[in-house]
Amino acid sequence: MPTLYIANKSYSSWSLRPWVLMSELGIPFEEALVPFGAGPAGNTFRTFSPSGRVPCLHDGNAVVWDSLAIAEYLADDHPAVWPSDRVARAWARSASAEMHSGFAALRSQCGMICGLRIRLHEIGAALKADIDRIGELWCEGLDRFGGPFLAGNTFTAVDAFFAPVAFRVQTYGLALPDPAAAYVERLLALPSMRRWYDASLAESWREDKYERETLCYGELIDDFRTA
Ligand SMILES: N[C@@H](CCC(=O)N[C@@H](CS)C(=O)NCC(=O)O)C(=O)O
Repeated sequence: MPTLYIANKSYSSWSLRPWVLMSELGIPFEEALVPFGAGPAGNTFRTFSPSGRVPCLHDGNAVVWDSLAIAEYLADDHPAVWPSDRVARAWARSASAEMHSGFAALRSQCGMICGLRIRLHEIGAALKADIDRIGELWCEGLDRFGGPFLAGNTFTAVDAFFAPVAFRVQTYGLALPDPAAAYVERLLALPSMRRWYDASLAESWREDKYERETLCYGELIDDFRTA
């Protein structure tokens, strides 16, 4: 069985992507959670991930150290990773790649800390452009492929790639067009998303870097973490 190395569920948005994909598709895996800053000085992730980053999938002799590469690796054996329709698949791959390489303002100004609720000090032009693009992209996918997921009637990798955005929308109260907001609710209600969220609330680790960065951009309204 493959092992998926991930970091803290509270913070690690990249880890969430393959984790929720494998969980929703019923692809068996063992989870190896290595918290940020664990172990002696130096990058502990380097002991199992060539880039020193998570997620990283180990499957027999194969080591796959990037979320998009993991999705493609899984797709070799599990066609359900991408939509079966060629046009929907092309759209899903494009949207996933856009997420993988873009949305810098959203990622830096609305860091994922699942248990927090934050009121942003302001939504500047770059962040607004990212939020608008998310709304546009999601509405396009839902309309074009009929929903309830982005590229059709099953959860695929493109939904996994935007799953961390659903937690960000919840944390920062980001406004989206109605179909996109309803999609966020559907994502947050998925059993695996609930499991991730509940586990994140129970984590006792606090990473100063992420906590401080988040509070640079907004005011803390609530902290639902229990540990
Ligand atoms: N492009 C990579 C990005 C992975 C990444 O940046 N992961 C973060 C955690 S969410 C990380 O491992 N950071 C290492 C560190 O902060 O020491 C992917 O898609 O997997």
